[in-house]
Amino acid sequence: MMPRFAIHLALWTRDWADDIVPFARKAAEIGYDGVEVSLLGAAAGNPIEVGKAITDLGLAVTCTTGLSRSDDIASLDPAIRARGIEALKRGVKAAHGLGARHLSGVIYAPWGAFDGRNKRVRRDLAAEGLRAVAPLAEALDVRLGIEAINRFETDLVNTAAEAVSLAESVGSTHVGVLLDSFHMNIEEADPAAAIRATGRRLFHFHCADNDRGVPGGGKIDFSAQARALAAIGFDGWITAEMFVLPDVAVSPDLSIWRPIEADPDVAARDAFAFFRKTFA
Ligand code: LER
Ligand code: MN
Repeated sequence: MMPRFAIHLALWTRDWADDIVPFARKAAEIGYDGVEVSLLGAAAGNPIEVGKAITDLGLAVTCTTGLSRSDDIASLDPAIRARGIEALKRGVKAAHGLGARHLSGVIYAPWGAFDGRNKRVRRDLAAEGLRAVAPLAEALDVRLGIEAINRFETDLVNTAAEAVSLAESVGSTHVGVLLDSFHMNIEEADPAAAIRATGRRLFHFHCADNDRGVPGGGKIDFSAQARALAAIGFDGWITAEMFVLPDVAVSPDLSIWRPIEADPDVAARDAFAFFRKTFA
């Protein structure tokens, strides 16, 4: 099987409350196989209805989410950890309601929170929290992808090796890794080698160039990454995850302070053409 191509709808959303179905329609018109939906947005409120509207367009759904500081499975405070586990379980149920079989992202700690001195103990608590969520993910057949992100966004999982180690500590068929070309460009000496080393634990792949714009528009060597994905037999989702607009809900979280691409519609089309050329 070949990898399938999705696009993260946060490319277009200006506010978390936005109706995402019109953006999914644009993705379907371009030819994507699926769309990625953030559970931080409104879709988590009525997943069955939104999931049906997207499925009716002929698209699959994948999901991403994150934890807040008051719902943190790696917290030293047991009450906050318990809330974090419940938040992730709600996320698994919402993803299942949307019809998704993948829920990935910064699912081990709040995004943008740092406590390096307690990294070891927090990492072990995150493993314990994910172990508590794994049986539900297995029962609902939702695969959890631990996303390695760069050092400016988390202190807990920056590299593929750290993500694999955390996934292996959890020890579930439904817990694996998400690698993201943008983050690997910062953290990995050799991103293609990181993909190969992740191997069968790689559940999901995010793709943007070094400026978070259209893959192929910057300096990342995607042909080396494509060869590595083929070498490990990757047949999961490759999601174009571009953040290109300043002054929208996600831009402060992602440090987007200027337009990265002038027109999201053009970026979506160009990313799809690049995927077909590079990964198909
Ligand atoms: C954040 O930088 C990112 O890559 C997202 O996929 C996190 O969920
Ligand atoms: Mn990502």
